[in-house]
Amino acid sequence: MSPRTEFRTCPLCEAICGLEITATDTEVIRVRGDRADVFSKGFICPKGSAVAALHTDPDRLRAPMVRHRNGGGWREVSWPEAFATVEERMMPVLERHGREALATYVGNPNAHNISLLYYGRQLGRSLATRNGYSAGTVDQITKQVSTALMFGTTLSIPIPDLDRTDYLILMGANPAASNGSLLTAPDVLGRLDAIVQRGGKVVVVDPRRTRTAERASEHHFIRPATDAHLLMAMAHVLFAEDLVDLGHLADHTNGVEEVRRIAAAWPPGRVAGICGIDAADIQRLARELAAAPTAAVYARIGTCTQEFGTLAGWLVDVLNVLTGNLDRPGGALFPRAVCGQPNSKGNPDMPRTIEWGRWRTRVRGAPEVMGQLPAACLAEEIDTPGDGRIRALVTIAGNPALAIPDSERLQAALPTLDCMISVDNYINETTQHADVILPGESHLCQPHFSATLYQLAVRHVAKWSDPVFPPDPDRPREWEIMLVLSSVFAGRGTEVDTGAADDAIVSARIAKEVADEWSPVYGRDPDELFEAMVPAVGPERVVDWQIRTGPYGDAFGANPDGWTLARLKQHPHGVDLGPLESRVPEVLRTLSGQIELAPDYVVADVARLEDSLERDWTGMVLVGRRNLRTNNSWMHNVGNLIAGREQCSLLVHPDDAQRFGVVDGGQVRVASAGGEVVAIAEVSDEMMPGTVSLPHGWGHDQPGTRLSVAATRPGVNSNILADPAAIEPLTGNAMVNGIPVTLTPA
Ligand SMILES: Nc1nc2c(c(=O)[nH]1)N[C@H]1C(S)=C(S)[C@@H](COP(=O)(O)OP(=O)(O)OC[C@H]3O[C@@H](n4cnc5c(=O)[nH]c(N)nc54)[C@H](O)[C@@H]3O)O[C@H]1N2
Ligand SMILES: Nc1nc2c(c(=O)[nH]1)N[C@H]1C(S)=C(S)[C@@H](COP(=O)(O)OP(=O)(O)OC[C@H]3O[C@@H](n4cnc5c(=O)[nH]c(N)nc54)[C@H](O)[C@@H]3O)O[C@H]1N2
Ligand code: SF4
Ligand SMILES: [Mo]
Repeated sequence: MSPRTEFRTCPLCEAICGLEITATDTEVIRVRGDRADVFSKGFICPKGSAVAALHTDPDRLRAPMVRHRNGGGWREVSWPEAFATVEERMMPVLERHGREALATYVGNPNAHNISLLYYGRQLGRSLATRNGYSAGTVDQITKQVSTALMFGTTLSIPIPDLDRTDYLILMGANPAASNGSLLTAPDVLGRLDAIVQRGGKVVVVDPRRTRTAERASEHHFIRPATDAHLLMAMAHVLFAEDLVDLGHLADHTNGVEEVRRIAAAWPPGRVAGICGIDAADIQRLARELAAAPTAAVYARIGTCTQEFGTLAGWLVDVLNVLTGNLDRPGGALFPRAVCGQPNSKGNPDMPRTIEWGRWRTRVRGAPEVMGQLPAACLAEEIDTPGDGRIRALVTIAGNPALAIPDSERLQAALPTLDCMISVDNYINETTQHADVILPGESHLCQPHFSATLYQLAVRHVAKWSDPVFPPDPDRPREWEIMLVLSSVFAGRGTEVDTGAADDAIVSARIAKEVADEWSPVYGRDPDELFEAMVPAVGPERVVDWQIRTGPYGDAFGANPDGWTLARLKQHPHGVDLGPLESRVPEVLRTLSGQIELAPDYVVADVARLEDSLERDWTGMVLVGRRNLRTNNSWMHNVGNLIAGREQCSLLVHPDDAQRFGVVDGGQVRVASAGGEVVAIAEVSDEMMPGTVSLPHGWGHDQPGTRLSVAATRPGVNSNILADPAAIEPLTGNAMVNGIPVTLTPA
């Protein structure tokens, strides 16, 4: 058969690029950027074309695997046998030890996969445990807490309006490698160049002169974990020089006077030495931010996963508000996504505040935040004897054995569990310890819809992707795996009619919505709505439902010009629903209905920032980075992505190299309170003196994995260095940036 061309969204990162895939019935012939994609316009990165290699990777699991008890290797089994084994091995453990002995760990791809995203909730309910862990506490929970308290929901994250802004301050993010995060915008670098080309300015603040920094108008080194200090001093300048102007937010903002009072104590001269940025520069940055016709401050992982993560995330939005840039075109705006966004739905007077401290971890008493326990606590919860010790674990698309602090201890603890079940595509450092691995499907055999990421995008866009190859009829879809597991964990066994279970979930949802007077389908006949979505099932039906009841939807006929999934499918390159627009006050879901500029929970943490001024900040510290050609821990098994020069190197400034006797290309021993590793040194003045950088997600030298390509370039696991005790107090987020270390030649 002659080749055909399919258009899809790349499922691998937050940039959601359009892919043009030429394929026969069975094989991919070529992958390139889809020039007609309304959002990415042909841009892709080297990972995008790797969807083909992932599809054919012989190490990728096609069938469920059961591990022999007593150390005897793996057996490929049928799906019924796999589910039966889950029940057989898991249920007695839960009967003996109760649900407090069960933990879950949910990894990053859950945000990129609609089967996991929508049906994970169902599974979560039947797991019925308070021990919820995820990659979120090594990532963005700090930002979610500050935005929830300021604006009312955990994804009400203001997005810098890259395409219209005149002035951008970008902190702790390197889109040249990451392609953007909590900022969905294909070709971020091209968009940054365009800011400069139209006469604007881009300022990067980062302890490393990244490729993003090289493209910017200006770069400032900053000592790791001092972003909150810098931002506080900038707020000080705004008040001191009478540059505060909230614009249209003036009538919608509480707490400005409190922020004024707090910032009064933070003149630039007080923080300059700690940050490593001149007081005059801090003053100038604040003035420029205020003077620019439009401007935005944006900050990401380097500011989230550090000692003052929540304060930094909060202060970013404080500056955007104080300069009148929040919620205005060219500033930082709240997207109105095509679907799924809690701040676009329901009664705005029914606020959704977040909660914390309802329960605590057993060993060190760390509080739950938004239902999450700190990932840095997982290892100790498994290996510390006593009542309530975790005896069973379910991991869904995650690799905590490399991704989270205390990972060496975790790797030792996982084999001691009484039962572990993983839904994952590889036998990797984590899943090698599972009793049963239930593989997801190849990305090319699944539909795709970027439901979460549309809520973080610089334009209102939407696109549906059909599978490139028909899914294997002899295996369950990934959402069906979740439904069978739900049944098992609810004590109802492995025999599930997944179609009927799915219908029941959708019917319950419809029933709830038609009874909600704020819903566009309030008062409608539930059967009519159900029938209107036939024959779609699974995540496809959920997407149709969400689009139709969402802000652009057809409301099942009530809004005849509105969108449905069927209509979206007629646009294989996606649709552009327009630029971001002002949404305050309609978007706000706080108790007061106002922006809360000085939430108590966050403001109370300023005392800790004060205390830090007394500290000695001169020691060596480690930060992380991302490699353009890989994705966290899990794309290292694609040969051409890991070929070429060593990606897992320790970047060291020449002065530090000389001081510690480290040579370029030589081995260096890096030690911290968490542990030590030996890495290859790369001497470069792109680092701020006193800081070193090592990427995470490496360390594929564990016996027992099935990652034959990754094992040839294993790299070292940077999370051995992350001190598990170092968690941010407001959120439990791990401090994986700014780790005190010592260097010695090895
Ligand atoms: N030191 C340090 N540590 C960090 C970070 C850092 O900056 N520094 N960053 C943190 C961040 S931001 C994140 S998000 C985490 C990531 O941490 P994790 O999410 O725990 O790890 P990943 O490496 O993303 O692993 C994803 C897993 O999902 C599997 N997978 C991929 N696609 C699918 C699918 O479609 N279905 C299923 N079932 N499985 C799939 C892969 O095989 C892999 O096992 O790491 C964190 N760890
Ligand atoms: N190619 C690729 N793309 C990815 C990923 C990947 O692994 N590979 N992972 C994806 C995921 S899960 C995420 S969360 C995103 C993250 O996306 P980004 O936030 O852009 O993450 P990084 O590229 O690691 O850039 C973080 C920067 O923060 C700097 N930094 C470290 N500590 C500090 C600090 O204290 N202050 C300041 N100001 N800067 C600091 C580091 O030097 C680094 O340049 O990337 C996503 N995209
Ligand atoms: S930038 Fe992200 S979404 Fe775009 S091709 Fe690369 S991995 Fe895929
Ligand atoms: Mo992440």
